[in-house]
Amino acid sequence: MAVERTLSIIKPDATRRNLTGKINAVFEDAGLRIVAQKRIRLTDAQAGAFYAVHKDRPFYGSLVSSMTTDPVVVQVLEGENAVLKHREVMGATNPAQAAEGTVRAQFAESIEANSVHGSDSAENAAIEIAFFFSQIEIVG
Ligand code: DGI
Repeated sequence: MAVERTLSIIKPDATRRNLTGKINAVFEDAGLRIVAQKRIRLTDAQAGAFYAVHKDRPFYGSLVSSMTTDPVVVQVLEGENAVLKHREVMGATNPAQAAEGTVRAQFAESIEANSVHGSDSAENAAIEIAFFFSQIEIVG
């Protein structure tokens, strides 16, 4: 299996509750290596651009504003099969459906305040990583 990279975001609901370390421990315990990480506050324009794929969904406005209320921690995770592995440990979008032990089962507040984002394909991971990081910031 090839070593991959994926883009992860610890969302405002989680940074607000001081959960960055606990969430990072889940990732690291799953064999994902944090090869880039920074804490930033997204503007409305940045959050809107990042989630542009959802712009026609009824929850778009609410989703975008939920990403700007507190800082986020954006990170690049690296490991074998990283995209799928990360999504497995994040758990289902709706925490009520997330498997026990996943980040969302443990920490998410709701389907929207669901603590983490993860790229859904290697192709999107490359796009999302480039949205936040330059090559020089990623140290494998
Ligand atoms: O890849 P995911 O984050 O698991 O899920 P997604 O790409 O389908 O949706 C992106 C985010 O949009 C998700 O993490 C939370 C929000 N979202 C998705 N479905 C709903 C939603 N927010 C609300 N309020 N209602 C939804 O049905």
